[in-house]
Amino acid sequence: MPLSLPDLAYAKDALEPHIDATTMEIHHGKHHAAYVSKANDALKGTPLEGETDPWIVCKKMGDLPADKQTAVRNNAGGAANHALFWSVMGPDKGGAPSGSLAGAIDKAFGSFDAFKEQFATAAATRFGSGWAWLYADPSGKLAIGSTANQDNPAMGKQVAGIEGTALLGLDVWEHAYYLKYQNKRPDYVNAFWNVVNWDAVASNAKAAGAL
Ligand code: MN3
Repeated sequence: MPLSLPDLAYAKDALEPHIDATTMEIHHGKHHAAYVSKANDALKGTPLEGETDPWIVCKKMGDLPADKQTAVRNNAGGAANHALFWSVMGPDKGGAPSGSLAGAIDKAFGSFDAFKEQFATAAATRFGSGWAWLYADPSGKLAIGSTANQDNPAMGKQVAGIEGTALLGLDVWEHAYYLKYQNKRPDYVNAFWNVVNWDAVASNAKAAGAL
């Protein structure tokens, strides 16, 4: 079984009015699907052909032949990043994290509000297309960063500029928000807080050893 397009855990209109149904339809059904299919094409004949976890492909990308790396970086990156993105959102979510995740965010960033401000700055200042992240660095400490294109922290510092395990990702490519928000990326970032599934983020943080 190669990489596959994960089903959404909610309906395409479930994140309305914050993320509109048409954007979800195109973003999941066309953009994400294309990353998965192109990643599988690029992995054909390599030692990672048949790998089902796109994060493992991102981590092991450096072992692949040089002529495969750009296609794998862009498309396995896209496959992994979008799978995480859908999973850290949901209807009737938002609010603030609780329990050990809330404590870890306070400890790392000062307060939840300070965290949101730093994350929003990372999202707003990523020039062009890319992602903003809450991630666990290799020592298990929470950190905020951004990456270009479909890079992510699993690809490592030399490739992505930051290194660790992605816990929460926000897609800031125009295809993620242009239909509803046009050029107003900060409005889209503000709306994102209404759909964040903090239980999913906490579970990612636990799995990464950050809590
Ligand atoms: Mn996208």
